[in-house]
Amino acid sequence: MLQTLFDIEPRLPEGFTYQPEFISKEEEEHLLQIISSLEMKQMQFHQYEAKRRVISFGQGWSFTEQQLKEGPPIPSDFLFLIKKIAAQRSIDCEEIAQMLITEYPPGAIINWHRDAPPFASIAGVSLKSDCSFKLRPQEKEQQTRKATISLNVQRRSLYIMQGKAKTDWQHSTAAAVDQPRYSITFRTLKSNK
Ligand SMILES: O=C(O)CCC(=O)C(=O)O
Repeated sequence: MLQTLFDIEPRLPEGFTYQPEFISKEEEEHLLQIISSLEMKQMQFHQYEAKRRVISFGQGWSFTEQQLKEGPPIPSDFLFLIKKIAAQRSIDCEEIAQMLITEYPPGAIINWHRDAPPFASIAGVSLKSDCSFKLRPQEKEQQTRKATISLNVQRRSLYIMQGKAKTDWQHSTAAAVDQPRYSITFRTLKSNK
């Protein structure tokens, strides 16, 4: 039987876009080197410590205080990536209010959640490992197995989540198999849109 694109590509929610090979292998290597010099901390979620490590720059979201907290400025080493994302999205670099780097050791996941309310969009670049990125409707009654979308988010790719994909859908990631995965996520604020 003839296979169409719809048989291969999952139908993505409105506001979610995915671009494989957004950065080159050299850029990935360079970013991993910069990240290795940063002091990442175990992710604290209320009283519980998650398996992943993080470091945040700019307007970070405090889960305990449920508000934005100004962190250190985004290091200039990442400017080339910010420029690339801003150009791809046709926005100004200054609109990127936060950069969050997450390290997922093998076995670590991020559970089902929606992104923090003050942010308008998230752009995510993946490094070192692919991951199975999942999306399901926010509405409990619609959270059927059939409605859950699994997308293989490859290393060096870019995804963007905004609009309905951010407000009406939850997302999670499955554990990377044998290597750590790093995600660098860039967020814009609602008030800037
Ligand atoms: O690892 C990823 O790409 C997902 C990041 C994420 O969901 C988050 O930072 O809230």
